[in-house]
Amino acid sequence: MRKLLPLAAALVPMALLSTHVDARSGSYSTDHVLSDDFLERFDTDGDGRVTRTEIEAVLAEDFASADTDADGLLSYAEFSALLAQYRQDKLQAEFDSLDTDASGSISEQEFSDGHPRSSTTVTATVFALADSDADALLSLDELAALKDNPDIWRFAELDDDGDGALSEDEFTSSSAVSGRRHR
Ligand SMILES: [Ca+2]
Ligand SMILES: [Ca+2]
Ligand SMILES: [Ca+2]
Ligand SMILES: [Ca+2]
Repeated sequence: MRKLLPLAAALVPMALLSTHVDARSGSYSTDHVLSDDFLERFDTDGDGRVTRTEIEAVLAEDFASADTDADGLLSYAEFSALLAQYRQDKLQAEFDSLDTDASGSISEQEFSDGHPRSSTTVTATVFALADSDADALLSLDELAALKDNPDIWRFAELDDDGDGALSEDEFTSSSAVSGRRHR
């Protein structure tokens, strides 16, 4: 059962960055800000703390729902379908957090507001490249494609003047090859 905790953390990597496990109590400490995603998923009694018991209970439910042939075991196919579902849920949660007016699409303003550490020049370039049907909105599918293509962010960060193309200066003054500037 002990290996459930690392599994839970791996499934919610954002949470891993902002939490640590208190070895004595076995609960996630509230000294650090717990991500909303993590709390929503595991804090089933809503007290702001996530205990080992809560994590095990949630994962046990996931196990049962993933075990579609109910043989008490997860085959690779069942496991991989579960992980695909986790990724889909995570993408949907990210989409919903960007879509602040819940319109079902992400405007350029919402996209920019959702990336406060990036300049509006960078977010505008990323938005334009990710908006593959050029309707000035990002759909869930367009956001999914952006997540699969980190080169878009790398390109946008090199394009200092935001004209949608890299000059030789923009290219050579960077480390495009090593991707040092990529976050
Ligand atoms: Ca099974
Ligand atoms: Ca919206
Ligand atoms: Ca679009
Ligand atoms: Ca440029």
